[in-house]
Amino acid sequence: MNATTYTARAHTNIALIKYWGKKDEELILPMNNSLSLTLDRFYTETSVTFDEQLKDDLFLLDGSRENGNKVSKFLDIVRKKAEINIKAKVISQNHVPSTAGLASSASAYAALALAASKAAGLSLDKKELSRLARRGSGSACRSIYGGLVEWQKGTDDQTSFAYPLEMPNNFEITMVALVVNADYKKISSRAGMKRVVETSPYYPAWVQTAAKDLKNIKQAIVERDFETFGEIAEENAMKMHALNMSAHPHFNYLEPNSIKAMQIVEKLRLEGVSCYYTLDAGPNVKVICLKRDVKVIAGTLSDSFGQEKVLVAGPGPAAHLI
Ligand code: 2P0
Repeated sequence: MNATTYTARAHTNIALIKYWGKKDEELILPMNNSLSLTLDRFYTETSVTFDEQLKDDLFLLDGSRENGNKVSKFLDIVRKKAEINIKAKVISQNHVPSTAGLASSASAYAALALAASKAAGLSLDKKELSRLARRGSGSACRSIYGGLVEWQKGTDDQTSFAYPLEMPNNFEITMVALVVNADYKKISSRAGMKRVVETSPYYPAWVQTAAKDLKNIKQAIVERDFETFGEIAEENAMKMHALNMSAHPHFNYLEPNSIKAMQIVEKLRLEGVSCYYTLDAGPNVKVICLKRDVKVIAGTLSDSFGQEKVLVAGPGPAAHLI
């Protein structure tokens, strides 16, 4: 086999209906469908070369050699599919402002799935790529596509994958991210969601209402009803954080400045600006708004927290080879 290098770029995504809990940890099958927006501003570029000369897999992230256990485990899945037994060199670069705290396993595993499958000689269609990316990190299956994306939970490896949703015309969703703390090292998403599934008494209610939230947000997208869209996304995110606070032992990703930013968003809303917040497994606040309101929202957050803490992203493209 020729040691050909393939390089892929995949963008991060922000979930509007969150994935928070697995029913199968090995296959990474989620408890509920989720919905996200792929973002233009933040992405990962990854090159993969399978090389007979290598004795071990080699993984370089942003220029330094990293422990590649998780990456090797993922490459094993690719090797098995391609029926090869060759080690690989993986070089990955995150294109996220260095202090943003927004680097994500979603863009990382989507880029790796595309580059590694190509380098191994596989020619996967998008559904197969989404399924493969999912094995690295659940949210990565959504980053195979651009724009609005739904991850269908499915019932097994074959049926759990993402697909794109139509973005209506003149529905210019934009995200204003506030970096509250770029360096948080709290409980990982993987461990957090596992604890929640196992211990939160509210988990069954999450599963039930996430399905309703998804149905309603899709309706809001079709109707281009941004207010309903934002309200559902905000409420869904708060339910996810409520699960964390109700786990045993309980945990919480929010910091004082997260709450402060959420209150600023609520105040802007009272003043007539259509904006809604969402937070993932960390304290950073992402404000969902329409493009026309970016200036006022980014300006207000900059006044309170400093311009360097505020980043704006719009809808981004599907994962692709470069
Ligand atoms: C999401 N998050 O839907 C949710 C909301 C964070 C909060 O997916 O264990 O890194 O690798 O499947 O995908 C982050 O979790 O977890 C995540 P694994 P992942 O975006």
